[in-house]
Amino acid sequence: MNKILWFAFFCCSIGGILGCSPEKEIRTEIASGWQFRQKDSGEWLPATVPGTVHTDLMANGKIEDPFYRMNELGLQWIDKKDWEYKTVFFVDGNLIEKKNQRLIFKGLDTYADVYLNGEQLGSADNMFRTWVFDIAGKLKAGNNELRVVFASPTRRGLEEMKRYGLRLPADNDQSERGEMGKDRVSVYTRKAPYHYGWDWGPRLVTSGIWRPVQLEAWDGMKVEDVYIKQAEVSGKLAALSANVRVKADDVQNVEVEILNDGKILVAAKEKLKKGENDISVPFDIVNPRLWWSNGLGKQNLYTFTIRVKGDRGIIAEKEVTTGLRSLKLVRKKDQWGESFGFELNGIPVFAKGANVIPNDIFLPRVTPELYEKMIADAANANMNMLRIWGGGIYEDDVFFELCDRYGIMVWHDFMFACAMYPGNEEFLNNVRQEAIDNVVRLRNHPCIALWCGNNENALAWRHGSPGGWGWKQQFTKEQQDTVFKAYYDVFHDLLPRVVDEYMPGCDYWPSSPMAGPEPTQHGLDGTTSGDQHYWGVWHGFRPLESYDEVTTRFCSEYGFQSFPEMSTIQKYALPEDYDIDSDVMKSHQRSYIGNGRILDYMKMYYRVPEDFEQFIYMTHVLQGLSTKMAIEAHRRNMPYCMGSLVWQLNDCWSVASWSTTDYYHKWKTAHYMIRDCFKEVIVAPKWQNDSLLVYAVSDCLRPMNAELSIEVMDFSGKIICMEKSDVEIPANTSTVLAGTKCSSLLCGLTGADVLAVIRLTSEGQVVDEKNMYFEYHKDLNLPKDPGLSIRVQEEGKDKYILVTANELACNVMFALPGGMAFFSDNYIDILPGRTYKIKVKTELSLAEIERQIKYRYLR
Ligand code: BMA
Repeated sequence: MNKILWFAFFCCSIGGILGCSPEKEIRTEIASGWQFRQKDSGEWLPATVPGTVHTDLMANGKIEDPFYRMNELGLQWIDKKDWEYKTVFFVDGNLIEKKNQRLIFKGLDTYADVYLNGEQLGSADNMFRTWVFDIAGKLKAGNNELRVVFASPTRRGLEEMKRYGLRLPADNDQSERGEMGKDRVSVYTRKAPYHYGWDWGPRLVTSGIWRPVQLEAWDGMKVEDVYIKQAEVSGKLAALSANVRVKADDVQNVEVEILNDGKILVAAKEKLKKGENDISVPFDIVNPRLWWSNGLGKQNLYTFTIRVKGDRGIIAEKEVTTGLRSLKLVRKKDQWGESFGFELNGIPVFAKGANVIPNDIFLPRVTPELYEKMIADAANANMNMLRIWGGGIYEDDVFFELCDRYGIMVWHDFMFACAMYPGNEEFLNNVRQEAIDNVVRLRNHPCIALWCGNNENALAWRHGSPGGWGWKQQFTKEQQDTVFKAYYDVFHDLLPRVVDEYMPGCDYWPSSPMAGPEPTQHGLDGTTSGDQHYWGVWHGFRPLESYDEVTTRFCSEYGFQSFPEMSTIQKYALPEDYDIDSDVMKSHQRSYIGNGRILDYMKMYYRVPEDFEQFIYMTHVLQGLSTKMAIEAHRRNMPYCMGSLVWQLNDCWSVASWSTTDYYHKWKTAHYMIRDCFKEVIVAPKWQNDSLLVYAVSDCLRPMNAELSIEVMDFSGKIICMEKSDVEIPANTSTVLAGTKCSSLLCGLTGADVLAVIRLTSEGQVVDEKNMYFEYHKDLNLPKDPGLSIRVQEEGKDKYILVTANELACNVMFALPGGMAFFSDNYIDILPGRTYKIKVKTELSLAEIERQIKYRYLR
């Protein structure tokens, strides 16, 4: 039985609204005593809520870990069944007497019938919506039974597909793997698309109560929602209004006060009617402390209290936290076409970031601590923007609270990706409510920069012209019109209207990527306008140098795959699987070109090792190189290009993918490269014909005086030549600092034997340094044994390794057993004659580090 501790809430959370009522509103989570079983059969087993059927089956020892080896394939029966969950919770006399009582399901995945004491409260059919049931008068003093029955999402999907009458394209839906032949049913159900498989994800179609269940009861009045609308914000003035929704049991005259830091900012008299009241109270803040993105300034936040007072004092109250800022997507005609970039408090900000997918295929496993690790990893890699990609979920509140705190702007797709969707009225109404629920839930977060309709749907369909992904050809002209009308209705009408009505002033972009919303631009990747997904590298098998040749105003996706590191592979594979062509390794690689593509690129730039572990390491080196080349190209192209979002930050299971941190949030080489290339000021040299062109790129708002040095040395560290010059680096842009002919740098030596070290120094500090090789690494005469030596050292509580080499060692990777150590630098070049001091975060003692440390380098 579920004994509930009743308590009143007087607290709130950042950006989100937890609400509080001095009238002792009761709010509690129904989290314990849950049981589950396959519907109408078998024994009831203990369950976890929030949770999923798969994780409950695993916890009860009924299935093996779906991530291990090929287990996923044997678990496809789960989504073909119906499942039921139940619990009993205790209600005391105090709650029974409250006039208002309701049950809130923050997430039901997906087709669910909800019963209280045997009576059906209603049905849910959208994983992304909040389901609220009025249960006044339906509770009993004492024990109450809550039961939720989930229908098979794939069976219901099939039914919906038949009802709609058109088989819509959904390329990433791995229906065959799900034993459903060509029946790609994902698009007919409002459920996370990636559950049905993706080119980095397993097919595990979950069911369950995936977000908390809450019981609320109150008397008199409740502040339901507060939206702090920011009409105009500058450093001088924030013109705001608190848009408050109050639910009142009776007609009443009240005073609504807005407070900050205990001070009343404004008070307004209101006459409330019975039921819902929408009140707008305007107020100003002079010289506000503005919210800034990571790198530009502080993440100042304001907590406002909204207090409703009657004759006898406070009746209801709610707190909300937000940040004051003006954040806009600016698209202005310019000499090249049309700009595409974000402006924060009047400052053009180059967006540095990544795309995120959900952190787990089983969503309730993602704890606040994991979210914090993820957002901190983004901030520590100097990112200021994350794009929540449209094939996943509208993330948890905590994700946005963290982005507010860490200064990460959020580009939020609505949950539609790489597919076409139905357009019948029922579907549209469902989507409308889903969009309202989520825009309202998230609109106080200062981090929200943009709402975007979908991921790649327009590109794939390419209305009005040939091309795209070849989808149109499967349909008659009439069917094509139906499919496109559905597209247009959702992304050019319904969603922008919701954003405009519920979060006015926030920008909306119909699809990513797109050249622009005009019919002539439809389905075109942006080059002189709009945003672009540049997949010439990887999908198009173009050389990494093409990052420099392609123009993009805002590169919202680009990426390169690698395997997870060995310690992660060991969790899903056995030594007998250690071959990229083994069934297990292939099953943890979902890209249609996957391993072959990695191999082909590796041959282009490096020598391909025979040894499996060295090969895994090499995939990291290669992904790192690709990421570095892309970011530098984008930043060099500033202000033509104003954004660079890597595909993809994270993983939802252990897999070879484009991620820069793996399922266990371990940093791959690429993540270190991102950190270094997204620094505020970088030196970004490139080869152009037979010259070395040195760029500096600065996000700093002030110009900087610096010294540029170009030092050419051989691999034993002997300096061949050296150039130095004083340079001025202008603010917030990219500049060419120097251009030098290769021949004059080489001084008669061959490119295979030397490297150039390009360094920017300012006020005695190294601002940035890059190594440039005159040939691809496969063609370098790298020393066979660079004579690496590692010492350990402790300073206070901090542990360090000190690394030296007799000759050059490239991309040196350090590792400790189990992969559980974090090195402040990794995969770096060790130049002879220098000592590299690297901080190691680990539980191991100095002696153990010294004994166990392993390293690899390019051979
Ligand atoms: C992008 C994404 C994803 C996909 C990735 C890698 O275009 O939008 O759909 O996983 O490419 O192929």
